[in-house]
Amino acid sequence: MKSFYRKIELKFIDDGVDGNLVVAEAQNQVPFKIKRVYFINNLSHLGAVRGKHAHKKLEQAIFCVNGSFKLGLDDGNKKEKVALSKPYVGIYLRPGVWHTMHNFSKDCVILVLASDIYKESDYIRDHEEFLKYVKAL
Ligand code: T46
Repeated sequence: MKSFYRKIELKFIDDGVDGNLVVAEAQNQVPFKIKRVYFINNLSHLGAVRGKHAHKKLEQAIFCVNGSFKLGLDDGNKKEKVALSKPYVGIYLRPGVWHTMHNFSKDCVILVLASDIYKESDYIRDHEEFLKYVKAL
């Protein structure tokens, strides 16, 4: 069965003792034009849970550039959990997917590339409303 989410693998350059370099190019590894970049850190509280919403139009690519966390995904029919811990492997978050982030390691840093600027009107923050929204699509 086809999955409702997909992994994105960035270009990873191993410079040995000089470290690594990881590249994300719009419309190459990332399947949309990037209009916004944000990151989330200081996730040291063990019970922290973020997300708990879906987007109507926004496309995003989400990466764990340090540490680890778990991404819960729900398309209204199926639910999946993905563990992210490699800085060059992320998830393409298409619109209409309810997502939650949890189980953060203390050193976790999440990087998100987004197809648009921040618009609260694009968020569905109520799960019942989300289920109605995806049913009507
Ligand atoms: C998402 C996941 C992966 C802004 O003012 N501008 C911004 O660009 C963002 C992202 C947020 N905000 C404000 C909105 C809220 O008042 O920052 C506050 C916290 O945002 P939120 O509770 O939506 O944060 P998360 O971590 O639950 O969700 C974020 C993104 O908002 C969301 O689009 O998909 O990361």
